[in-house]
Amino acid sequence: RPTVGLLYPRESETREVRSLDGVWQLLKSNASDPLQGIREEWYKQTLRSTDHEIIFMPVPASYNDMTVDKQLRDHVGTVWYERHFFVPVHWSRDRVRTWLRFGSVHYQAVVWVNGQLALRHSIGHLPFEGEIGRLINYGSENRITVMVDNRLGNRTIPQGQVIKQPSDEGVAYIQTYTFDFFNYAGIHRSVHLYTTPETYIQDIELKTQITTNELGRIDYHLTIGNGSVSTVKNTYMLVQLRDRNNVVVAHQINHNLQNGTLLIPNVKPWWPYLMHPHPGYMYTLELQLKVDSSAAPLDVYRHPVGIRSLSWNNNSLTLNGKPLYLRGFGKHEDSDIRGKGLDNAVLMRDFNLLKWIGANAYRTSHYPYSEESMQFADEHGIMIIDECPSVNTDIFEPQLLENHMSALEQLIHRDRNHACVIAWSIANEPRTKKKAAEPYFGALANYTKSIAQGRPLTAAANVDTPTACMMSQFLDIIGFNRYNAWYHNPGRTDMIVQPMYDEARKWHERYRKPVIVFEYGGDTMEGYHSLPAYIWSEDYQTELFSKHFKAFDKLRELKWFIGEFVWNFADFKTEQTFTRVGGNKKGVFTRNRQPKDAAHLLRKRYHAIAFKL
Ligand code: BDP
Repeated sequence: RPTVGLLYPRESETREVRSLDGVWQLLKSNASDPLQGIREEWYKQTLRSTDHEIIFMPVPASYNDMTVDKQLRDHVGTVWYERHFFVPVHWSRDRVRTWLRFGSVHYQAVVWVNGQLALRHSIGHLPFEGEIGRLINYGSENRITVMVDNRLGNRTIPQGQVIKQPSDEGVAYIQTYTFDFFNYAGIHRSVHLYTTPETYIQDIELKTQITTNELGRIDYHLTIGNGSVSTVKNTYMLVQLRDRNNVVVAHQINHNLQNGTLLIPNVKPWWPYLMHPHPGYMYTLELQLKVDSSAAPLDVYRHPVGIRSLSWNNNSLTLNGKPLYLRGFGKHEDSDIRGKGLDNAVLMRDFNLLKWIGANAYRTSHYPYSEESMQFADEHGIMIIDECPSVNTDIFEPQLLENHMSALEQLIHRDRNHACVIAWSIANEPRTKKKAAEPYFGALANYTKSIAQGRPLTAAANVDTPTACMMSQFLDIIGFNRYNAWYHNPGRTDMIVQPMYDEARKWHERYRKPVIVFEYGGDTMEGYHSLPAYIWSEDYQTELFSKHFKAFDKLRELKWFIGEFVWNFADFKTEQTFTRVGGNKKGVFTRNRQPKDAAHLLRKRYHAIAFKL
């Protein structure tokens, strides 16, 4: 079912937004009995009134690293969250609609309000919401209960497997998965309670372009919530575009309440970082739903918008008429203690580091990142390759395909209005040598192209021979991951330049599309030095990078080579295994966001490319 609505909650003169972030209560159910809470109807009472142990749990955050309890860190199954809140009486008197919205819960959520089923959602990293007015006690206390299930199976995105094994305590339930990051879980992003008027602006779709150097164009499509709007006489939308100084630079009165176009003379285009003295220029599109010219508006919503053109062909990806070269990273939403929980301080630090190092792009490997991070990217001029949560897929069958399509549909719906999004990544390292991958990705790409909102499709492939890839033929931009001198020929930094150069050329020869390297790198223990360079040392990471730079410099002479992304921006947590020391250490920054030696080298390179030195 296609998504409608889910505009980011913003206050206005007609809307109230309340945060339900803070310290909630949590009850972990037994791993052997994930449905215990459903059976015992924990949602019908407060969790405290069960006989089980309740702990305090901050929201947003992953629950895993919050205590010193191994059982909670490694929990497989369900946990229950609860908090109370009040709603003012006037919300009912004014007949406003009351919405409950979750930025993301991983992986599956069932939500009750005052003991009644309110919302369900699965697939982590994506928002969901619903109207809860009918479930609420106005002017008195209310209770939210959320059941969060972190189990991954063979039809979830991404996939995993829960296995049962004997242990010293009886049996253990173990979540296995092949992807290389910790399966953090919990209420990962903000929870909002907000209101809209009865007749309200439900959805906005924006497409922008720069038609000449000076003229900007915004095509918009509106959805008005409430079927009865057409019966309200003389309803219209006052559409105004405001610049950064709040000056109206274009406006329109729209009577059809559906489609319209704004033309903006002397437009200030949205430019990426270091491509222009003022990158990330954002306007505000102010929409006022009105009944007649004198009365107060029925609804007001202000949507940030960056105006730019994006196009691509077999040789290049172009923004505002200029071919792009992407200097970037694969990242993770990961930090100490909070796991994958949204934290504006970490986000701010990351963007300042991205700018310090001279990057202009990153890929949201391997799942959609927070809406707040997308807003940061718009504002800072950082371009985003927006990846859906599919990683390491190795079975290709209809139910999984349907979920995969749904993940992409929800992602595109959420992010389509962001200037920063320059491509959709439909998968990371699926096992595309398998024959069954061909019809699967054919169908997936077809569907995604039909909803792609003016962006090209890409993915990160990792087959050894481009001709063996059953996916890349369906993409507009070819991306691949390659770990020369790491997984291939470890220790041999003399085996990077030629293999990298040859491989990129092979990808291009086979598909005749722009090519980008989405991952290269090596694990590096901060503070470990060795001369001559030895694997895992900072010296080795530096040497490995500088050899890659040689290959990339040769490739850049070929117009179709459009970017280089280091794996990874920062160290991050993984599941426990003997190849990982405290997690994956391929970061250019440590997990607490301090530079390793290689960061300084990369900084020189990224700036030199940006300033064409
Ligand atoms: C790549 C994966 C990435 C891993 C990386 C690694 O795409 O998620 O973290 O390998 O092993 O294959 O460091």
